[in-house]
Amino acid sequence: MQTYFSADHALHAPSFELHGGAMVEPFERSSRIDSVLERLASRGFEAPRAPGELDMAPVRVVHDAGYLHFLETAWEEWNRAGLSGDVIANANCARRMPAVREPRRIDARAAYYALAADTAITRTTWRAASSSAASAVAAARHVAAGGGSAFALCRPPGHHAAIDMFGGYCFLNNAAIAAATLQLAGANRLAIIDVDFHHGNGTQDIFYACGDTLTLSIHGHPDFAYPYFSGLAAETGVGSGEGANANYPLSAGTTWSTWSRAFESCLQRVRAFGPDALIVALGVDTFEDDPISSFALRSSDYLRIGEQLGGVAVPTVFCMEGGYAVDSVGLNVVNVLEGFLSERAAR
Ligand code: Q9C
Ligand code: ZN
Repeated sequence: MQTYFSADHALHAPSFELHGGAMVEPFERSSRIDSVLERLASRGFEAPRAPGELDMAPVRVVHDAGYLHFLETAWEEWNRAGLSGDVIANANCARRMPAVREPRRIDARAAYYALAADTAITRTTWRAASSSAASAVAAARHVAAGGGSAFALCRPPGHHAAIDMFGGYCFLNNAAIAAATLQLAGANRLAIIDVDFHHGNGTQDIFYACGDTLTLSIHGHPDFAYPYFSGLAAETGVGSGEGANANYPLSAGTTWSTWSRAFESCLQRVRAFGPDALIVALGVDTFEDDPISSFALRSSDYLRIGEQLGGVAVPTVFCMEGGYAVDSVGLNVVNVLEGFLSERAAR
């Protein structure tokens, strides 16, 4: 399977993350990617290809124009305003505060566009985020051109990024941008399965009113899991998107026996929907040793995930999402890809 990957991911390296009231080393760090690259090489995968410059056309389909302008220019403006650190929101639009217009001050705009204070924008974050999205576009084009499957080794991740919000370590919604790329190349119906531990709130937001794109997410229940305010089973879509979103919120401590039942239900929905292509938001923070999550999948379970995805028999784009147990991220991700390829080869 062809991997697309940009070394520019390393340009996103904030110096700390606010976690439990303390400043800690960011969980979303560049060594996560090294772990995947090493494992891909040692398991004989094709050498990753660098994507070209990001084509903004599919990005503009997914995200709000004002939001994109903010992401590109936020750090420069923050710096010009005399603010000394990186861009971090210290306010948000909360209950009964009508966010009727984009504010002018850069600190207010950060508050307007942030969904949480867990995600900093540094001087070079835009370059990293756009290179990550470029990998998703390249992988989607590979599949659109008949490649069968491709892996976008995206960093920073994407699935928390909504139409006009960043947070949860995400800026551009890579999986949604892959979907838009496939649609611009002529695909009509798409399915996105999000297996990251966290609810794919951004992807849900982007396609919530869209009946052509089936969005499915298996995740920790918002009672205990980030992003806390979305991901219930009652969220099923609106308007012509009604019925094209499904959430599977599961309990802390979930192991394969429960997780795999939810996954089987997702796969049945995908088959019934009959998409032209499938996009997998591939987070492996469901792993038992993940430092910020609380499911309990084992490394061998990821082989099964891949095999079952391979059984769907539609062109498939994998986009890397979360997974913070750095030593095991590579093994778990590559297990999914190997399971997928072995099932595809058997057909
Ligand atoms: N440190 C993804 O897995 N946690 N994002 C914030 C404060 C945010 C995870 C808690 C978790 C986001 C792509
Ligand atoms: Zn996650």
